[in-house]
Amino acid sequence: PIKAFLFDLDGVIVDTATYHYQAWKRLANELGFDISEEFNERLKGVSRMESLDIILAHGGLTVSDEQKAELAEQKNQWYLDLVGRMTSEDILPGVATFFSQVRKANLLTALGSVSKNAPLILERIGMSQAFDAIIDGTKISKGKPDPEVFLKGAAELEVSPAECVVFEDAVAGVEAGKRGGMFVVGIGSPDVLTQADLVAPSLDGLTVDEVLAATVA
Ligand code: G16
Ligand code: MG
Repeated sequence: PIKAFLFDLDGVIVDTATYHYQAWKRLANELGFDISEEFNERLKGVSRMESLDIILAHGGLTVSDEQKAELAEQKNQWYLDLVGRMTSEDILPGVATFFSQVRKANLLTALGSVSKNAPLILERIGMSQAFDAIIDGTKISKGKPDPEVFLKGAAELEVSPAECVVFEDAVAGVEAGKRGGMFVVGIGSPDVLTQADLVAPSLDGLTVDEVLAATVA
């Protein structure tokens, strides 16, 4: 039986992807090229340094490790300027209702984010106490699609992967959940999240019963 729900942060609980995109775009522009919204899909769920590698390759640039560290730091400063203005108003529609159903169903919850800024974001939106376990970018060595972030979440909750459902909006995140041996609910479009076991456009309108029914179907 399912005992725990593991949630991605960016794109499931809040839309920080737009802030990551704005900050990366600004960096790319300063380096003399541009990135599109479509290109940004590839960066979702991918760690900060790996994202930078993908962007530099896209712009055809090779830089030293020192420069890379500086560029990543610059992007993060711009990102933090945007995140610093977040409030509970930025929690995506349906999250509060869904979480109250999760609590009523006595399910455990964990956050599975590769963002090093996840604790700060949770604090900004008033959700620091909403999870039984928080796995963020400081606790893992491999970003999604590696399953490490979700496996650590399950381990901290003391449940097995087969007892977990992952909620993910990113292609890399859905793959991470599947590689971890978990049931994955894709949040977004079925055309994009082809590996997901179930897909919903958002948590808004989705019910815990519907998810649990799908895991036994
Ligand atoms: C998020 C985003 C990624 C970002 C990564 C690292 O992951 O989806 O785009 O690159 O975190 O973030 P930071 O630079 O804040 O450490 P997730 O797992 O929450 O989707
Ligand atoms: Mg995400």
